[in-house]
Amino acid sequence: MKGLYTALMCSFDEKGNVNEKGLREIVRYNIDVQQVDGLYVNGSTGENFLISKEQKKQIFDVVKNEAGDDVKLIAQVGALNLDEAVELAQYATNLGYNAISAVTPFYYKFDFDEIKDYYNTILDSVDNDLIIYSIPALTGVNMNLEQFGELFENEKVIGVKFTAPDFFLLERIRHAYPDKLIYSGFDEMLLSASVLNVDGAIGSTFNVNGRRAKQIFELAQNGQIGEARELQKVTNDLIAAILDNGLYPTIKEILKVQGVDAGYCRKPMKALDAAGVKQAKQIAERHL
Ligand code: HMN
Repeated sequence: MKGLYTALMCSFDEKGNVNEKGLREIVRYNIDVQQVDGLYVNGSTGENFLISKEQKKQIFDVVKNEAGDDVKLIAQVGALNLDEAVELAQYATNLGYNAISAVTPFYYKFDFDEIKDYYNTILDSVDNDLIIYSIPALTGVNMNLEQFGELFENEKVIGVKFTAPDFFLLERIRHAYPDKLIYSGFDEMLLSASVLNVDGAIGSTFNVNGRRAKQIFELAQNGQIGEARELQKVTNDLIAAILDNGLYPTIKEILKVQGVDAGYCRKPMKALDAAGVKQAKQIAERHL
């Protein structure tokens, strides 16, 4: 399960329905052109928190059907409605997803016992492994080393997607739990995380920059830090421009430049205006 995983985008039509043909094209582009090791399905980048349970299942179906066994597949099933999270975990496991992942429960201020219960409830319902999805900036859930350790006590918790700029904590987790998988979550910090010996990374910009990201990761693993730093610089020029123009709609527009029908984002995310579309095309020309 090590390696680089694209946090998969989903193609939606103007009304917000899943555009299956476009989704298949995104899957193929990531596997065949970006050559990533796996796909992280229905994460933040998949606009997971904006869609219905039925759409989540539909996306799990289409992605598995298109990807087959070509790459590893991780299904993000976390939801505030725990019954839904359990149902999705079972659904993805039955489809053959290699692992599930669940975002820490958010919005309400759950205490740690509640968070632990959430993970154990999901895991008790399936015969599959789980990767914790930690993204404090969006969830407000900041877990410390001991709390990660408590979650790791469940053998089915095989790792964490660590989307935070706290490299002190990242190093402590790496040191304390050498057998757990750690995936870096911020693409712009991939080199810094790789130096700390993470096992892989999961990122939105890999949809269009996967090959370069993989090179950064492999160079760092080989100790070729100078070369890796050059590539991280080029990558960060790209990421800065994407963030400046609007993260998900810009990645979709860049995919369209590559001939992939990435469709629209779900409301309330807004579409790019004409200037934004032009800018996205320029980003593709200048930075890819
Ligand atoms: C997911 O769940 O879709 C991703 O794994 C999330 C991933 O960590 C991305 N974070 C967000 O989009 C909030 C990053 O790839 C991020 O988009 C990138 O580093 C640019 O900041």
